[in-house]
Amino acid sequence: PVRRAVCPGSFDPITNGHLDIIARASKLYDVVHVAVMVNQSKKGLFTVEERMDLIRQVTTEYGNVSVESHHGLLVDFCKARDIPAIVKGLRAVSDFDYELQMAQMNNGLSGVETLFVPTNPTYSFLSSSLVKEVAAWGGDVSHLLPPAVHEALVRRLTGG
Ligand code: COD
Repeated sequence: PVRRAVCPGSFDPITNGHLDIIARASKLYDVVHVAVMVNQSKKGLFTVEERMDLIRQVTTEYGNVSVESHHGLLVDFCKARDIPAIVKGLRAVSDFDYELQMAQMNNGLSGVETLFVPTNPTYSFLSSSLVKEVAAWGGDVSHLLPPAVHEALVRRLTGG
């Protein structure tokens, strides 16, 4: 059988921290589904289509990553595709409380398991929101993003 996992998130935009987790998951599973979860109360800097397009550009080299969006519960995304595992990165203890809650809720809802991968320490402080804030004030974030994503971010923040 095909072993599948999902890496869910907002990915607004994808960072080297996300990419590190996706790359590591892609070595452990036959197919990794990256799910861009649509949250209507959070207006993103990038549209869901733009986020998916950027993720596709930077993950094609892995050869087994599929990029989709989903509006609704993550467990329903998993059920529809027969995905038994959610792979999440854990940055610090600050992530742990909320991630544990979600893992337990998702397991209770459908039996899906969550596996935590410890973040590469190079990226332990990295989040999409911090990257956007620093870049908006002109700080250099080029080492924190894949080049195509960095270009798209600079373009968007300068009115493109
Ligand atoms: N290093 C390693 N991993 C990282 C890093 C980093 N620097 N940054 C992020 N990650 C990983 C984390 O595992 C994180 O969870 C994931 O990437 C996504 O990060 P973000 O910031 O893009 O996305 P979030 O935290 O907004 O994602 C939350 C979800 C969208 C996954 C969650 O809200 C969800 O599942 N929503 C769907 C609705 C649902 O099912 N709700 C009930 C949940 S119990």
